[in-house]
Amino acid sequence: MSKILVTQPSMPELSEYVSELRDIWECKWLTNMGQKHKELQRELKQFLQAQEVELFTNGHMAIELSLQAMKLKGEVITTPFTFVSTTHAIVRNGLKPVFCDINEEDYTIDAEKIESLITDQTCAIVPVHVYGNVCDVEKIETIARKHGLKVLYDAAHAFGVEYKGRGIGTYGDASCFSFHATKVFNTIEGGATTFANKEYGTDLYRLKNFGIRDEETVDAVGANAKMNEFCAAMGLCNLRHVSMEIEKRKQLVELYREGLREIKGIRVLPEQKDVKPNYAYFPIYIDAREYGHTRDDLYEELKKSGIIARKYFYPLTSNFDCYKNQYKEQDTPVASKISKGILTLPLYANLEKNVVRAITEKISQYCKG
Ligand code: T4K
Repeated sequence: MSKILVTQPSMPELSEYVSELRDIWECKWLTNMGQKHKELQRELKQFLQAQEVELFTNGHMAIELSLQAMKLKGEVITTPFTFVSTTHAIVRNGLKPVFCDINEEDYTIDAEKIESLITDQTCAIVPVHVYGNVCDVEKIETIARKHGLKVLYDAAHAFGVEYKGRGIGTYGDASCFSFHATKVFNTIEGGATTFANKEYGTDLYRLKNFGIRDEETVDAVGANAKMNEFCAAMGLCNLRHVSMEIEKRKQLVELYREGLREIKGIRVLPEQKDVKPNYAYFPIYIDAREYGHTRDDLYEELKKSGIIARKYFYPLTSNFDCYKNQYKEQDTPVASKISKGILTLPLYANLEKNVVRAITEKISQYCKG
């Protein structure tokens, strides 16, 4: 088997992309909210069922600037079981992350534990729909209303996910998606924020364009985070195929589930109730005592056969060098346990079914339980 990486980007036929590029060549408008940008924004509003959408250079800048536009001060409740971007975006806004534990059912923030972390400094909650799993949005909304907190979802993994028939980006004050090459939907690099408040949108738009209000007025300390026309064009192409790509992922996930079902010590996440999933990732939790090998053993074993799984998300963000002296791992025991046992298996639309079968076979043969 040649090397199988954890993911591979979805790409349109080259001719489809080139035909989008032709328009760019003709009008010589490459960035700064051109036609492709506007078109993608319009189409995403529909696809994500969002009232408003703002596009960004990447998912990280979407989170960072969306937090900035909320004009927050103080503490933000979030989880450390995520990509480091979530934590960085909070800290780079001068805010203090307060880490809440995750739950064992779907690895999202444990909503039952949020209230005990609220202080008079708390200004917002930043939960993560990790792997595309939906957080307990209803409970989070109740808590946020009761305590007057903003809610910004890191929805980097949740493109196309719906909960109770509503686009996931319609929950909370804002939701930030990543359109990175490794995501279910990509614009090469890119991201978006969905929200409902138009005034907030005006601030967001300005912040991604240096804080410029007009040619002679700059009234916010913005950044440059505009999605360019080439990325928007890639998005327009990929959006035409994304539903089919998700369907292909679904079939592979079903194969994985089938192949792993009987293996002792391998836990696969169940489908969530009322959720239309996007099959963004396929994480498994390895219980070393039952399986007979640790997560790290299995990671190395798969690597020997050219299967490059990834330890998303290990270490916890609170354990990275830039944060670790400020936080205690014991404060988030479930996140700590899951991060030590989690392994994300290869999953992408064009992954061959035989490869999935070979991977599950390998995992089964290696089991000592
Ligand atoms: N919040 C969350 C919860 C996130 O997961 C992320 C990003 C963000 C926020 C921030 O969104 P962005 O600013 O990135 O839009 C990858 C991605 O770079 C990152 O987007 C993603 N999360 C994270 C979970 O995974 P790495 O360091 O693992 O990437 P890398 O380069 O090792 O790529 C992973 C695999 O993908 C490679 O083994 C091969 C394959 N690949 C990758 C690229 C870039 C390709 O086949 N082609 C490619 O072009 O972070």
